[in-house]
Amino acid sequence: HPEYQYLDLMERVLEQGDARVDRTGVGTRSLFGAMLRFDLSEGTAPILTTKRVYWKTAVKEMLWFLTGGTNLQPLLRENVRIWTDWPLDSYRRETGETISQEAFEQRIVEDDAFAARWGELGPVYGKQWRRWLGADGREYDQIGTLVQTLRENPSSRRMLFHGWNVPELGQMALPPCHMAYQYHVTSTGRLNCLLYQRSVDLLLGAPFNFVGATALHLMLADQAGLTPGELVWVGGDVHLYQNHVDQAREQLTREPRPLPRIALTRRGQGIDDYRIEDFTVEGYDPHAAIKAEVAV
Ligand code: UFP
Repeated sequence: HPEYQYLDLMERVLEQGDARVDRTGVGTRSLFGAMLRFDLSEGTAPILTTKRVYWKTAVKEMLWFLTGGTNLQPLLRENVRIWTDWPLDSYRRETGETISQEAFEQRIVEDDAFAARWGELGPVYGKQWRRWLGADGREYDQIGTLVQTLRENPSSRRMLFHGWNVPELGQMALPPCHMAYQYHVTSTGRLNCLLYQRSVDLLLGAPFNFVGATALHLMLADQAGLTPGELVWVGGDVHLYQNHVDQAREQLTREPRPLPRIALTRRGQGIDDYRIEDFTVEGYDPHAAIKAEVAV
């Protein structure tokens, strides 16, 4: 079962990970360098079954990246709350107010001026993917170029996009974790992807990142008339936070169930033409969700 790749990695981090203090102060066990391979060609999706993964949230986040947007408001309007922590933290720090997450989110949703002032995440993923600002003053659409190359020159070895825009790193709420995606097309028209993730919260982050990459894979294949092939995931600093250890141990007691199937229900007119309703997941019967705190 492909999910054992993830569970084995989790076990290795638990048992052999180097215990160290990290940026968040929470502390992690960490190991460096890992690879997982998921075959998407049969329509199966790497949506983990040993706990419930809220796959729609991950797909909605990917769709938001593709819009090129960097403000929290459209995400919250889709009820995606995974990016709130960072702007909420700055708001509390800068104003000294002790606003609850719910109240802060409600204001972002309802008040455009408030969202413009406090909901901005800086030049994160969407900006770099769709509107990378060149030294020549032009904006570069890496995704648009990728789609065009997949269609016109699929044997290219230059089909990639990345988010690590060095001069802009300091303005980002979080420098990109899933920072580079490279694509490869086989002679039989299979689309493969290699995702390089420099930093991996193995309990909370990775399961989402697998789903986001899979959703993007499906959309790109659809746009280029290709069939999905393999998703190769490479992790740099792969870690478990110290306050995720019990949850990881619990997850390791669980037996994987058959992976679900994912598909698009219609063809997109362009890479910007997809909505959450276009994705179906069938046969998803996971174990119960596992709750854990996100380290900010
Ligand atoms: N993280 C992920 N996946 C993501 C994302 C963040 O695992 O998509 F945005 C985790 C990795 C790390 C933290 O635990 O968030 C980022 O911290 P740092 O920038 O110090 O690596």
